[in-house]
Amino acid sequence: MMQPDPTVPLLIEKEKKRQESTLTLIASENFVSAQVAAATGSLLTNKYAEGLPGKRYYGGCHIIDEIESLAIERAKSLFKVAWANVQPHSGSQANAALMMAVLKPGDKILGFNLAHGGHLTHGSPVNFSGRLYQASFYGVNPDTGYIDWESVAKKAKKERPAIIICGASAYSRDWDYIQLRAIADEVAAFLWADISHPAGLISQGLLNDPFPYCHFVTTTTHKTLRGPRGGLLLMGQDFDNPFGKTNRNGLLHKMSALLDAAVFPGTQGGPLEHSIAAKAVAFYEAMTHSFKCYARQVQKNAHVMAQAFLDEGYSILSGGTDNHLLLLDLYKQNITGKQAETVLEQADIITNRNLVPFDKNTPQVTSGIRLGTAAVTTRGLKEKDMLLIVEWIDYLLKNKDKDSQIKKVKQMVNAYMCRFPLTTVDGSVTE
Ligand code: DSN
Repeated sequence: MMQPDPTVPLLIEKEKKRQESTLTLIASENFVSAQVAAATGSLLTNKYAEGLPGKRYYGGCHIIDEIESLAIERAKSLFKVAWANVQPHSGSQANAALMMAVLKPGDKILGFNLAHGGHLTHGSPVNFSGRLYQASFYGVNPDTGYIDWESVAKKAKKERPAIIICGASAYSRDWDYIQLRAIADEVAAFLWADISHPAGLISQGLLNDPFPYCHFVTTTTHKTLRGPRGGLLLMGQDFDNPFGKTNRNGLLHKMSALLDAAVFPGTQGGPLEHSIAAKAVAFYEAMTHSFKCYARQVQKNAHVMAQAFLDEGYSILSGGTDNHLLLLDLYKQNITGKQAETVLEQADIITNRNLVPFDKNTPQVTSGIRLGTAAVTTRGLKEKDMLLIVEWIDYLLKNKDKDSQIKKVKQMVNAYMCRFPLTTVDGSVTE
């Protein structure tokens, strides 16, 4: 008989306690429902299913086909698009497949500067995207903290990229997809939105809709969308007319086949059908009224948190937020992002240090911390709780060398969070 593993179950239980008793403000994390977790941990992990529903390279796939087809149909309904591939193992994999389908090595790409809040897979030299393709970047206006669309247009005209990427890891403002599409059309580039962070809010119509304007959309499924860790590849609603008046070829007619092939066999092997089942469950949840209430509350909580920091005299990039996150610039307070992350973690408030645009500190140290409300909102925290969190953070940053004060806050955080147990996280948020 197989010996039970004496270690991993204990570590999982310990991690559960850690998640339960701490305050998660990492903007890219969330808590899945019991049914999403059950699908992720299901025996679907046993099955090989290379290929697509109805076109597999293995026998015994008829139930897997039903599951994956359901995930595809739900993804299409949720985002109101005609085509989806649910197989990417992660956001980075979705991005890799998209680039493989659309670009040749050496092609030019234009993305949002990583140091201003962009993402590694949008052309960073340390990532495949910056090694395989010639990347250039646009950034934020130093005076406003907003992306300046004029400067994106200038850059696009100068570089003439094959694809323009919009999307970020640490940008708290919405995107002007109409302007971006006009820019893309002018230089005959594809427009691609990576909505990994705000996907849950976009799915509920709470932010601008990229789908009518972008040729391609990629996302992770585990941030504001509150599904399992994974990726998703979608085509926009406008893929019959890819370059407006300057349409150069009929590539888009073949595009869905190219995208499918770029996922498998291009960049991945067997799909993770347990994750795909969990994505199907998450898409189902995202089409409920309860999820709409949840997404609205995420946005309200972020707004209240940002205002409370401003009222305390903190500097927030761009002066606020439209979405689920905000970036605190602590340079004026003479605290580095690293120090802030450390003192907050000592009190069980979990955040991540983050570069701010034009940062004078290194990426390891940084001047900022990024805070997001997706996870705490799932736990059931509302506006008044955001005020308390800001009070705690402010107190900790002002007392960062005082162990006994930090300990007191930690005890308060732990007691507070135990009022919102993980076992009751079922995805229902009421207004
Ligand atoms: N690491 C993710 C984030 O925190 O935004 C992006 O890949």
